[in-house]
Amino acid sequence: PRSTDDFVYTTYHDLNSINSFIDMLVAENSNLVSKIVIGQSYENRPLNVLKFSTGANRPGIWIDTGIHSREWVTQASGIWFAKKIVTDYGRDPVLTDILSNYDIFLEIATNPDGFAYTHSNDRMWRKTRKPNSGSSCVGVDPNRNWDAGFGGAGSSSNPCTETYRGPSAHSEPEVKAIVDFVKSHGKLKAFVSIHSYSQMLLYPYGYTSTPAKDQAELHELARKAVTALQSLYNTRYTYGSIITTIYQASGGTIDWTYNQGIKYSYTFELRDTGRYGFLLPANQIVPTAEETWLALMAIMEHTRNN
Ligand code: ING
Ligand code: ZN
Repeated sequence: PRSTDDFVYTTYHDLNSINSFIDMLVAENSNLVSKIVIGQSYENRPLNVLKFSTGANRPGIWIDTGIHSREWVTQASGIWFAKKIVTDYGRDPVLTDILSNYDIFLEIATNPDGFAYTHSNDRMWRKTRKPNSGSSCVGVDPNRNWDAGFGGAGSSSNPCTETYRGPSAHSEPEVKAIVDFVKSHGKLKAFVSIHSYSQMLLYPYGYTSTPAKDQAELHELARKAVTALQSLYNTRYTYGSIITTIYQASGGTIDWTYNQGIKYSYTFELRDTGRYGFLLPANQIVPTAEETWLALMAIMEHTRNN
């Protein structure tokens, strides 16, 4: 494709294609969009983040997709969200108002080494691609590597498992880059980390059954967001805290961001509920992205109002 209008949103793309999409989007919308590189992956790929901004010194809203590389509908939805933002800015009054007050940061390929590996070697690869000393097994679960209950139940010390937490918190460069970004930015107000699959909207905590202090507000906003999502194609979502809704998991992304003071910290588990699982047919990419966008707008609108 020569422009993001020609880009095919209805199929899955590899990392090179995503990176060329990013560069085209920035070139076409340089008044609104820029690319920032927050670090490098273990295999030295740039960790690219799209920044949508209409002014200086704004608070921010963060969205990441693809931290687990095999969850392909998430990166594909991230691409669609990026195009949706540039299309709706100046047309949709709610999004336009959000962008008059907040910057939006979107990391589409949050685990680029793993994503490349899902295309080249193993479609079901989840983790990073960093070797583990003393083991022939590769990779760390980047959703068990954060400094929030790190090492606790719902994570593994065995490098050969899918939920291996890593040797220490933030040991993975893909995680550390976001940690450094969050801390240096200092005023992110919402943080949404997107996974698949299970059709859930989750909020902290995953490492403890102690309720988050904002549990009531997070629950009510989740209800609103899920209602908006369901309104489009009647896709049913469940919602609640991680530990009560999916399972106990320690060292997860949004438990760390919530403890950093980012109140609106959420994780989505996109389509489906297991019929196709990670191998979601490409004809569900755009419907998934469209319905998820309605939930994201609900979260962003609430963030703006609070
Ligand atoms: N599920 C998530 C996982 O990492 C999760 C569930 C979400 C755990 C948020 C902790 C925090 O196990 C998938 N599909 O990756
Ligand atoms: Zn995941």
